[in-house]
Amino acid sequence: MSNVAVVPGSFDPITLGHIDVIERASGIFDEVHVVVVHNPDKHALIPIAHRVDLIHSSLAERGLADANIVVNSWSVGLLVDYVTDVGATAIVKGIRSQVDVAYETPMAIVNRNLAGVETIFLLPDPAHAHVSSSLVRQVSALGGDVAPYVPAVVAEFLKHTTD
Ligand code: COD
Repeated sequence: MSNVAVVPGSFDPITLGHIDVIERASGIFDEVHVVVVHNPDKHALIPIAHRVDLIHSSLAERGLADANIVVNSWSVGLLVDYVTDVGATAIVKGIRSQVDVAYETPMAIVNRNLAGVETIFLLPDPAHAHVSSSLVRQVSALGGDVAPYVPAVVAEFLKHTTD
């Protein structure tokens, strides 16, 4: 039986921090589903279908196009419904700080109660621990260089979006 994990996120846009977590998960599990989920608490910059395209391009750029990674989106219900639909056993989240622990812990417990799905927290490469999509959106909107934080395809996309 293969071990499948889901790495969910807003990915608005995908950053090098996300890629780091995805790559680690891909080394642990037989198959990893990177799933773009609408977060109602956040105002989105990039349409979901385009976020999926940027994830595909970013994985290709990092040499991960042929890895054990599936990219998808999910907007029709609970995240655990997607998890059980694809036969995954775990959700993987990246933890940058105590703020992430406080945000993720209640969701992890509710997801376990809802469907018996465990959440695994991975610690990021410290080089990317300060990176967030919201920081990238802000730097880009104000005309700053986001190249140190995102794949080149994302930096290029943002340059044209915020021109
Ligand atoms: N390094 C390491 N990890 C990182 C980094 C970084 N630099 N940046 C982000 N991450 C991690 C985050 O901690 C998070 O785990 C993940 O990557 C995704 O981050 P974001 O910002 O793209 O996405 P979020 O935080 O907006 O998550 C959105 C979700 C919709 C996935 C989340 O809220 C969720 O799981 N919702 C569940 C919906 C549901 O079913 N609810 C009911 C039961 S709880």
